[in-house]
Amino acid sequence: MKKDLAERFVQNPILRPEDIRPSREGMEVTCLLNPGVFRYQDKTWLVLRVAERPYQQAGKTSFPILSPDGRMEVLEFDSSDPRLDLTDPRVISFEGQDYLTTLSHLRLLASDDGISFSEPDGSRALMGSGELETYGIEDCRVSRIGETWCLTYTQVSSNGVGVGLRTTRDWKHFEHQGMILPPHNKDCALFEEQIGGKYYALHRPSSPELGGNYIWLAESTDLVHWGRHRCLAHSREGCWDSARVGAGAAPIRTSEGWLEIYHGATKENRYCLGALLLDFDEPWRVLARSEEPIMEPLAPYEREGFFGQVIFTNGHLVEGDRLTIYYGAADSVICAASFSIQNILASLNAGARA
Ligand code: MAN
Repeated sequence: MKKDLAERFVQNPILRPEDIRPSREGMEVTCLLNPGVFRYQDKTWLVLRVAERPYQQAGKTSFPILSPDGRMEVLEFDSSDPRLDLTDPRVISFEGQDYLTTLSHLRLLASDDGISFSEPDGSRALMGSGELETYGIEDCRVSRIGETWCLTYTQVSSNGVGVGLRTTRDWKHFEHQGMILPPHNKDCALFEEQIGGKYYALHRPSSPELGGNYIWLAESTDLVHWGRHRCLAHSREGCWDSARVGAGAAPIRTSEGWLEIYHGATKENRYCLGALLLDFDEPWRVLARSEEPIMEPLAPYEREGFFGQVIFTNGHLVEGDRLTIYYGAADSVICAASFSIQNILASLNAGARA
């Protein structure tokens, strides 16, 4: 196997759909994806994205959506209906209206060793709620700011795809802070420290005509209202990150600046990881960027699955020089890998100063 900078866990995949029970009867867990990660009460926790749909009947395509008051409804179509477009396994188009093939919610799983995870007894799922989350909630980043944990995640509905914020201090009670960045926006990672008295967030708006799917930086004084948006990193024609880029988890403080692990994809939807180095005091200044991916879909469980050729991370742990990322592989299973932070920085120093 070709090599990258990642040391994949030999136990990979550490979680598969069959390890998780569905949220209700009649549903199957189709995919596990893109967990947020945090340490709490001496355990490692995942905020796991669980994507479900009803058991599929022959000749039919069915998928769930939520009503704004939280009830689940199932929509069903004849798979042979010519008005149905099923070319992307993630999305269904019917007469110009887009739906998702699965509905995602979030689950909390805990582990003593960072490898074997399970749901603690009595732990409650985080479900979509309200009219901005009727197609579910996805890809949660966790940032600890003081005593508050901030969950920034993707809110999906027929209104569009935006960034929601929920906060908690005890992982039992959650305050819904609403949509903090309107459509089309996702991949929002909050810095865990203030810089010059301001909070900062990386985020990824999409501009369909001029512009593209680029990483931006915003500032705030209260974590809810965001402004002074600046564009940090474009996708790069001809490179591994040619079609879209998006931030991973909270930026990491290093000796050289803020290190951000981000994903980049081609228009063929091959998702790899790279790094951005941002100035400490002026985080809108990009000091360096990966020319080559630090990790690419090489292992069989990354190359094949529900949606193959995908490595997507939005959760990690840092211990000294060790960065452990948890990631969704092929939009199907959960895996982990570790890196030396110094090696990542050296790969940037080797010729990619921006
Ligand atoms: C894209 C993919 C899917 C995701 C939707 C909505 O189609 O990233 O995994 O469900 O966007 O966010």
